[in-house]
Amino acid sequence: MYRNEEPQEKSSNNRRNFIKDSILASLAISLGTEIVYAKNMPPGLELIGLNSSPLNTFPGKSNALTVLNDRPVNMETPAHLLNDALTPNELFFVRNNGLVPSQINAETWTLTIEGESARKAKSYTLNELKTKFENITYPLTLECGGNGRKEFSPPAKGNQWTTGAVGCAKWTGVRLKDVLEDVGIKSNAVYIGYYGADLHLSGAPDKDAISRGVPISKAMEEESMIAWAMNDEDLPLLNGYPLRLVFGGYPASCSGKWLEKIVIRNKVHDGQKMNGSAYRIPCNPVAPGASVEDKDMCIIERMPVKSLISFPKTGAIITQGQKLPVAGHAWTSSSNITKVELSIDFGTSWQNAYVSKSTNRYAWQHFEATVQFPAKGYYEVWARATDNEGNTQAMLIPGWNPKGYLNNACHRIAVKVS
Ligand SMILES: Nc1nc2c(c(=O)[nH]1)N[C@H]1C(S)=C(S)[C@@H](COP(=O)(O)O)O[C@H]1N2
Ligand SMILES: [Mo]
Repeated sequence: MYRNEEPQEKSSNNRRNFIKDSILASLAISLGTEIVYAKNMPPGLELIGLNSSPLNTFPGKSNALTVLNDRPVNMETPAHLLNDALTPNELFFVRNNGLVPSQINAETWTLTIEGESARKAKSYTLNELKTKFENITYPLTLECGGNGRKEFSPPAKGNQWTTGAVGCAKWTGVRLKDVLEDVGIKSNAVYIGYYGADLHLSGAPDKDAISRGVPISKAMEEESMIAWAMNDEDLPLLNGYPLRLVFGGYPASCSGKWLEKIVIRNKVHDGQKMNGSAYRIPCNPVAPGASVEDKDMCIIERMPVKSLISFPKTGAIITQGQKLPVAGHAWTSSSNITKVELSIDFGTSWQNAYVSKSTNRYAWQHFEATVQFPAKGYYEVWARATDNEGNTQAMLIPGWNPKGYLNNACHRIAVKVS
């Protein structure tokens, strides 16, 4: 009896230690340093340093990001810090579902491709990916499906993103298509799914923090990539170092970080956060506050057209007669933005902004305009983008949905003319 139980005892102890170690490692990453007396920490103790800048210095990330949550780490970029054509790495938002992996060795990192619809299972080291396949570079916009959730009423649970769970970086990697084809795709393939090295929040060694994917048609697009660089540098740890997927135009939740495995599936991928109501919206519009059964929720695929005013910062004060330059970005999952309009009278009249040419689909385009105000007082500048398919933005709040996804309402900034 005793003999049979012993190994079990031991393994459950190991498991407990493993969980404790992973949580401690993850806390140390958030703090940017080791917790010296970690072994004395009472279980469940919340470290006060986590909520107090400048102690919560997330590696590679600016202190100017707004931290919504430190476990898991979620931080967004204030709108006025998104003014660059390409979002700098230290300003790029972070959305984690689990614990950041703590021991990463890029030299030995491997990506495995398998699944029912893969002709074989095959693994590649990072170096093999870099040398065996054509390298590609594209600016691509990543936006969390829940960006703008804070505006929904009644409120939706989850990270209360305002406008900053979006960024556009220049990604370098290889085409996902080229790698999938090197493995061999069976004709019955319909979806791909990813698995990353992050751990579930409990610290459980099962890698089930999140495992989402995209239809095979999306996976095969020219710009769908497995990336190791962001703006010509290694990916920041919090954005998936050393390897991640990047799918422009789809909810960023599809762009798996710390990428270890891709499965080619003969059915819609059923990994963690592919089911239930996660990353889904009602298949048909519902009244605000309605409860919707899981069976009536559909997976979010293409992201809606949207824009953001990145200059000036909301709350700008100018003097009467002064012209105000206004600038920002607009993006769509269609091919390009055709028009950005600005309004200073709550959407009654609109003026066209200049819009830069599209470099490639799924990269944001820039707009600028000069705005004049007729009298002293309070104004709001609203921006509204339209894409080549004629899709445009809701002026205030678009369709309410239980999880608060896809808020592409016009971005608004406040201006006072004094
Ligand atoms: N492995 C892994 N990949 C992940 C996530 C995660 O928690 N773990 N979060 C997803 C979600 S919900 C979003 S919005 C994007 C965020 O990418 P970023 O943190 O690089 O901005 O990563 C996606 N990929
Ligand atoms: Mo997300």
